[in-house]
Amino acid sequence: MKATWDIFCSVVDNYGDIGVTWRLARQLAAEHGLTVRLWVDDLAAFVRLCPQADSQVLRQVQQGVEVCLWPVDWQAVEPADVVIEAFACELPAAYIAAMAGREQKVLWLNLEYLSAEDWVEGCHGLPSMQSNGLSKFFFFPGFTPGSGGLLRERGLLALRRAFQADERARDEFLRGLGVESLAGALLISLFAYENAALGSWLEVLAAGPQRIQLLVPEGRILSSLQGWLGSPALQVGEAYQRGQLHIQVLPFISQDQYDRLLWSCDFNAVRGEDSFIRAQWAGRPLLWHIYEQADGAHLEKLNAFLALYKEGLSAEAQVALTRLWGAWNSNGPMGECWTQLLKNWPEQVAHAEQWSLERASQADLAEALVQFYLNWL
Ligand code: TRH
Repeated sequence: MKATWDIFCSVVDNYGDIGVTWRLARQLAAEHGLTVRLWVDDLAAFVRLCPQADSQVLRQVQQGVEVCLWPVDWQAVEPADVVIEAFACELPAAYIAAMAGREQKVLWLNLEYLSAEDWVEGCHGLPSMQSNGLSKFFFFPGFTPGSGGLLRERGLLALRRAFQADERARDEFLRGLGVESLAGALLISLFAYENAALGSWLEVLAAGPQRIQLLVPEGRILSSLQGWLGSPALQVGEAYQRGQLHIQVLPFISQDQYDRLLWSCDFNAVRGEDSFIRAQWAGRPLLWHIYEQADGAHLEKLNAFLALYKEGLSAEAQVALTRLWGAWNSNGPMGECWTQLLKNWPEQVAHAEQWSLERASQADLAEALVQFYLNWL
């Protein structure tokens, strides 16, 4: 009989926690035929990513996954064969006790945040003995073969490449979002936290030699955009033009649609963890707004990723990329950095595709988890 899996997700803020766990749950069910329950403590956040779901229903099946509200007052359930606590969320005490008391042993995993730092490989898969005698294993996603890999559905890159080769499919998709492609424009998507560096980027885009079409899904960056435009609260569907820059505010779309948006664009500004990975699978140059942590820990993560990503780029292209990402993440001026990046544009484009193909040659995270379980049995 196929194993049962429970994934626990506590939504701290934003959409990354639920974004990663929902994607993982779907993939385990669809590609590995597993029985998966996803416990989430904020159904409203889940519904943003899966709009056909119902935020009022305690248990519902969506895309082969049983999505359950993780209630404040936990009701006893039989634990699954494999239990994943995402991002060190704390499992209900009664559930842990039931795991310890279960006749058939349970594999308990903590799925960690993504990092490209060196120490990840050394810590990936290590157990930690708990006071009740259970072991908890630490599972680290990552970019190198010694880590747990990245979430990537089977056939994702083939699907993406076919879509990108089909201009009509792209135009139709964009039209569905209310976007008419502008001839000759560089298409950019923008998903980021509030960012004081935005203004200097928009200035250079507006004054640049090329037409730019900027698509901005609803989210935290809108307040910065609003400030630059000097407009009242921005609404979905609104469009603005400043010089060469055409801006349109999009609705927040489903995860699958968001993938297609990334595939459609020539350049993607993304944030956090999940959209950051998806932009890499899009095979197009990207700009990462990393989730800020206390004591600047996020900057080390940023640099660790850049060190890996930059391999194979010319010295000039490396500098341009590092400066641009640095400015974006520390409120620096973006204008000069953007102009520099454009000078190496063909190289940046080819490199992004190469990077995505190389990463896709490694085992994906869901596959690695299933293998880890089989090895543990
Ligand atoms: O929302 P985020 O900022 O999440 C963050 C990070 O995960 C961070 O590491 C974590 O500590 C913090 O949350 C609590 O960014 P992220 O990870 O990209 O998640 C956004 C999700 O939203 C992702 O799954 C893509 C999805 N999305 C859509 O489905 N539709 C959309 O229109 C957009 C813009 C995003």
